[in-house]
Amino acid sequence: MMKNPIKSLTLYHYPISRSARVKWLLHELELGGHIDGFETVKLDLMRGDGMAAGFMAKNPNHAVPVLDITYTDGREQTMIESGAMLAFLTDLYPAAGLGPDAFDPVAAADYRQMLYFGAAWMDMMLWQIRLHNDLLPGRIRSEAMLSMNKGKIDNEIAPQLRARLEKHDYICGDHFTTADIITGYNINWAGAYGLCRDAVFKAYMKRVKSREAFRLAFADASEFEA
Ligand SMILES: N[C@@H](CCC(=O)N[C@@H](CS)C(=O)NCC(=O)O)C(=O)O
Repeated sequence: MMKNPIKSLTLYHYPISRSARVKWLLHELELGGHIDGFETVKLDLMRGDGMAAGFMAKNPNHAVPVLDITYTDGREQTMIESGAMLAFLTDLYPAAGLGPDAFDPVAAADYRQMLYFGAAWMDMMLWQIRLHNDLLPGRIRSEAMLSMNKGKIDNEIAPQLRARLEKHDYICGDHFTTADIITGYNINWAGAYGLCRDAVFKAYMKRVKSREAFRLAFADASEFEA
């Protein structure tokens, strides 16, 4: 087994934001004994912590998650994309069993496809909904953008996810993978807008929410300010 190359991990986080995806995986790895723990720095995004010069030097996009990594050989790295953090950490700790079956190329391709589907494609629609429902100043909010993106999730995304979950307990088959972290996070987010709420999604969310790592990742949910 490869020696753990990571000395320490610091996650910059805001409750229930996309950084909770990474916090969820870090808790999975910690509970499984694959990492010794990690540090969490809560950024108060609503008070402008994301725009502070020190943080902007780490992430010019002024967004969380940011993951500071110190390697055992002394190198340091800062990551700024939640999907990449999930993919990287899952690959780094194969013994945690959160990736696909390494011997099956079909499973490996499917798992990666679902990671990107969640982190790029479905996320893009959810983000448009968040912008046009909550964040943009009223004069540039668009009802058309809101309903188009809600419609795409309802009519295009949800049926694809539902078809998978009707066949298997998890998004890529019969065992929980990191693709379920992205998907579970996104379905939860969609649920806040009345989407992805039928019995199939409810049963799936019950399964993923029963994980201790999920509970720990969202334990600070009440600190979120809309
Ligand atoms: N593609 C990035 C998006 C990160 C992102 O937009 N984070 C939001 C919270 S969910 C944020 O920190 N926004 C603050 C801002 O844009 O100023 C990722 O998935 O890591």
